[in-house]
Amino acid sequence: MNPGDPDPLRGSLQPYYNQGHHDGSIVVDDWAGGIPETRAQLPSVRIGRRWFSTLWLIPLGAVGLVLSIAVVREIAHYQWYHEFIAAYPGTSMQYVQPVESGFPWWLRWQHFFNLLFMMFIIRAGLQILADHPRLYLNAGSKPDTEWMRLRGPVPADRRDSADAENIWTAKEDSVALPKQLGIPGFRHSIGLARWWHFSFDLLWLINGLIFVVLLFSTDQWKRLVPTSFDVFPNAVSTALQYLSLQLPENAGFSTYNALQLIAYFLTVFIAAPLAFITGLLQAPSIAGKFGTGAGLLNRQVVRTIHFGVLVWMLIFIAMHTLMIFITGFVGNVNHITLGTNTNSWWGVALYVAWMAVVVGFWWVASPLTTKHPRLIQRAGQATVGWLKGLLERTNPSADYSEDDISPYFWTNGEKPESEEFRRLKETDWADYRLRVDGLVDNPLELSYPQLLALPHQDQITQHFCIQGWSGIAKWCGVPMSVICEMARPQAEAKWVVFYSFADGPEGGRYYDCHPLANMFHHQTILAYEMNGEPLNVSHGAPLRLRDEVELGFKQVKWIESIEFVASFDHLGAGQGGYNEDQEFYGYRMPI
Ligand SMILES: Nc1nc2c(c(=O)[nH]1)N[C@H]1C(S)=C(S)[C@@H](COP(=O)(O)O)O[C@H]1N2
Ligand SMILES: [Mo]
Repeated sequence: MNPGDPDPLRGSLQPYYNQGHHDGSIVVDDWAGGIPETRAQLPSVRIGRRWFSTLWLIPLGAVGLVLSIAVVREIAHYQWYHEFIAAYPGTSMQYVQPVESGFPWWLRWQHFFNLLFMMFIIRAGLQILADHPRLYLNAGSKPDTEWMRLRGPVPADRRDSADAENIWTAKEDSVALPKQLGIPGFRHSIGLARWWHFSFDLLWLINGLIFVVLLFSTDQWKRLVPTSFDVFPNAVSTALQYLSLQLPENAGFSTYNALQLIAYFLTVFIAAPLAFITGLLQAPSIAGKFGTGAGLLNRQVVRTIHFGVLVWMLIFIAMHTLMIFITGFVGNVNHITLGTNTNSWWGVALYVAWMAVVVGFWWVASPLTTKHPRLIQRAGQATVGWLKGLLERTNPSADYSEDDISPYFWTNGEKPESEEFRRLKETDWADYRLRVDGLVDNPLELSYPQLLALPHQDQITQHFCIQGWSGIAKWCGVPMSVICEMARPQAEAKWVVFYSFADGPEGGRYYDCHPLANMFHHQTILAYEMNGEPLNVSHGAPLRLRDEVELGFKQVKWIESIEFVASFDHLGAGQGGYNEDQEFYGYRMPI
């Protein structure tokens, strides 16, 4: 065990902190250093300077619907209305050919798996949102500039990053969700939620790709792809017929009505790919490669679009389910379960069985995650960890301009509390020595002036906190490649451990491991300046890592020492870093 390790640094690492629960399950009251549960509020939206609860959408929607029905039922008295409906019946053969093959077995099963996977994706996605419960359109995530939020404003007296004692951290900003809504529900559980989200994303994408291939290798594409612009007046016609409360004919076994067709087309061919692309663009490895951090496609914009896709999907699922129920329920579920154009009760029975499976998985997801978090981490790592790791190879190079520097930069983490650190800071790092050792031919001890005298570089890059906020800053420091050149890592060295002066919220030293290859990326530096000033304590003085291919939590602040190792199995709980050990993050985090 690490606490017995004679090496003072390794000995200061904490094996998994599980306060009383020796089976490794999570005690929610102790989680993340015991931050009290703060529940998410219903989303509110900013219009100008005022905030409105989305609860207003319920009465507004109801009034809008009633008024629309009233208007359409009035215009249905006119002759031209009937001529329009006769010309464009909404289920016309003009815009699409009927499908001959009904609902083949693959389509029915894929529909079921799609539903099951999306349940996990949506719930885990909401949990991820709750970890930084604000949506912005600017790359810097400045408080009060958000357009949507799930909690009140950042306290005005706790925003100043020069005031290191009392700064409002992003972790404090996270909120909890009911455990039957998010996965796993409790506050700051993003590490676990991401395993669910990404693992099921992969399964969902595979399912979707197979679906599209089969769609176009059979006649099933005719269900979803309009072949004439006539689909638009027909969609208007369908909408009018619904609003007049005269439901259009349901010929769903062979053709969908025009409104349905457009909704399905948008969902499959626009919304789903958009979810994938806007997911990827939130990653440091992708944004740093393509330089999208500062422009129109910056992380906060794509995060907003990603959320927009969620809203679309929720509306789609609600309308789709409503229509299944009100346009001939038994027939509809026969189509999608048995694949027959019948009204058999067996179809209903199969539908109920499928839904019971979904509800069963729904029910166990959160308790399972709380009970066996390490299992979720391992299963996630096995499913998508390797794929995520591939993105480390992008070696990002985006360098933004001075104008892009964010006016506000969030803070995270627990500052060093030791007497030693206080003394080092008070004497302006006069006695600070950076130790570089482990599997190297030439161990180093570098004083602060020696570090400043080494070759250095400036870079203006975007920081991507796992929680969702981002910020652009100018960093200046020593490239890790220079340190490597001096220390000369041995052939067995595969990982580089950065030890902090600070402890993490659960106790034990904060540390993180990076693949050796990342040290040779040209934007991996030990930064001692931020935005042209010496780094302040909030942001990691005297030294903090910038490894721009990785997420924020891997950018260790207050670096005390660097060690080259062959593997990290023997460090802490053996997961590759503090958050990996205590909060079940992955150790490769280029996304
Ligand atoms: N020692 C230490 N380093 C740390 C952390 C921490 O808690 N302790 N938090 C990490 C996280 S989660 C983020 S997002 C960044 C935040 O850096 P900033 O406070 O300069 O914005 O620091 C990282 N480095
Ligand atoms: Mo973070």
